[in-house]
Amino acid sequence: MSKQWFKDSVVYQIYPRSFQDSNNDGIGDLNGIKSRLSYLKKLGVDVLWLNPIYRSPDKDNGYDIADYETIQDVYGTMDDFDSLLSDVHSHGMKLLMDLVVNHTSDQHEWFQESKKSKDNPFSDFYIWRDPVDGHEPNNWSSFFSGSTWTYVPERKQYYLHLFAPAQPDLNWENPEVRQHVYSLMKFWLDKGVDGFRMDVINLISKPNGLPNIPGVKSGNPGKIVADGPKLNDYLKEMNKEVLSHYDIMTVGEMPDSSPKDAIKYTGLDSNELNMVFQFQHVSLSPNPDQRLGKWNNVPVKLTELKKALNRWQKELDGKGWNSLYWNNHDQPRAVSRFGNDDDEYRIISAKMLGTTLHLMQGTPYIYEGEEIGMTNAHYTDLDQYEDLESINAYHELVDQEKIVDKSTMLKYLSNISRDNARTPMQWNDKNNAGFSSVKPWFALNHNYRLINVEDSLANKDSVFYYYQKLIKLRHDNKIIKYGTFEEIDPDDDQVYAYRRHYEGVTLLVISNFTDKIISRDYGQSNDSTLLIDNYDDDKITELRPYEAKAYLFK
Ligand code: ISL
Ligand code: CA
Repeated sequence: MSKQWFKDSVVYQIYPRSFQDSNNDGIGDLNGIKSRLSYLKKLGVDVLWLNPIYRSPDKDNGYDIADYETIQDVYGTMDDFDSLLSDVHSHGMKLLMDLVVNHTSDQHEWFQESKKSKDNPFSDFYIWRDPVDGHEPNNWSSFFSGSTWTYVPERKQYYLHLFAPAQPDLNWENPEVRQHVYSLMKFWLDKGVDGFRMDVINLISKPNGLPNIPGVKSGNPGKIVADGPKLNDYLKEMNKEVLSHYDIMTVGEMPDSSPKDAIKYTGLDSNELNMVFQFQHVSLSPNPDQRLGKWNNVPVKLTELKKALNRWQKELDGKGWNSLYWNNHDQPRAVSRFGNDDDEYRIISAKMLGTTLHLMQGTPYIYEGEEIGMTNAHYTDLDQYEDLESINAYHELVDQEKIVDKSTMLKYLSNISRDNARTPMQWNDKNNAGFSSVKPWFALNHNYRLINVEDSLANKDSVFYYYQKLIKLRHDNKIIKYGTFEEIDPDDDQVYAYRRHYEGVTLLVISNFTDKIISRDYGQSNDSTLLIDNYDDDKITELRPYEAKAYLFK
């Protein structure tokens, strides 16, 4: 098998808590995933990525790991895992694990030891600093609200946590930490897993001196921590010691990274990672009031979206490799955010989004439920939320700082909260949507009677079969995998069109992002070969609401 299989693959992301419960405790689990492999095979995906399933106090749904080599009880046992892995392989698919090593849980043994004193074997495993004038060492604020520093009386010091206090950052400067990480990676690779999605991996090398963010009382250090001074060294070392010894794929989650950074870390001869998750197209409408950060309900402008995605297509071409995604467990549902989730246009616009993304250069990722057009939860009350980022932000911005009122913040949450993606998978219209026979850990989206897998499988015009076709088209057409990218009319604020070119063949992709009938001529005619269309017939230059189609020209 060539080491390039990651370029030919389509990945399906599973959020295990919310995928399928097999033992009726209301929480999704490994045996549940196993029971749905033939469904995933039918869809046609090549690789599955599981969000963290390790032992964890679940302060951040598994992104706070207490033991990297144990399966979280509610998900099953190590035997269940081995059996799942072997079934994934016998279905001809591969399995990626989530590697969360920027931080551990505060319940991890390393941290429990580290916090005891300054002179124990683990004392230097985390980032400890003395108070400055009796205060936090700098003005950094956490991704999940509050300071990034928490004081520990035993050591009379603060430890750094870019995320929640329960997620202390590991000290990558310490070679022993790195060796422990490499060893746990080998543990999973030796079991036969096929690679890793690496959580916030561009944050592991902290800037020298941990400088204050200038000009503010406090601020999130994301931008100054990303792409740190030793990141290349660490990734090269990890590649040399671990990755290069296995035929696997890797994708690094890199908030705030630019195409230039991505080429540095995933470039063809960088010997580091295969690709990154960039954030540009999912960070397009930050609140104009900077203090509110990502919390907003402003619709994304199509011209901005095109600018973001086209930039990555153009700059990585021939130099790196893109990952293509509309949504994941941290982002709202794609059809609600970039399409139209009204009954009238939900299906057609979900197919339009799929077309736009899946015909680009890169490895596409489908997030569970996207393939049936699942929508945002549209919650209206704080009590309905689970996610610590959302809940903390609400308390900080509404109750403490009072910079936004309650109803506005609830609108922001309903637009952008991570919980929109975390409602249980909708398998059928029966009790609890076929996810579980008991009340799920997190409320189902109320629309499961209308939107579910059973219905999608019974209806040949469903989003499911359209995604199945998109995946097959990629498998069958080199131009979709490897063609170069040519942008068309970047200033058109209604249509997203582009061309791909490969060995004398051209692929033209056209997506109408509006609910209007409009007309565009890119040279398509009755003689062009129509590859796919989300309407039954082709009206050539006339584009109906959310119509998407692609032509081949030889
Ligand atoms: O989207 C975000 C920016 O506000 C954050 O929700 C998110 O935390 C960030 O994208 C990093 O995400 C990853 O690391 C987090 C974890 O909570 C996310 O689920 C994970 O994908 C900390 O491990
Ligand atoms: Ca269960």
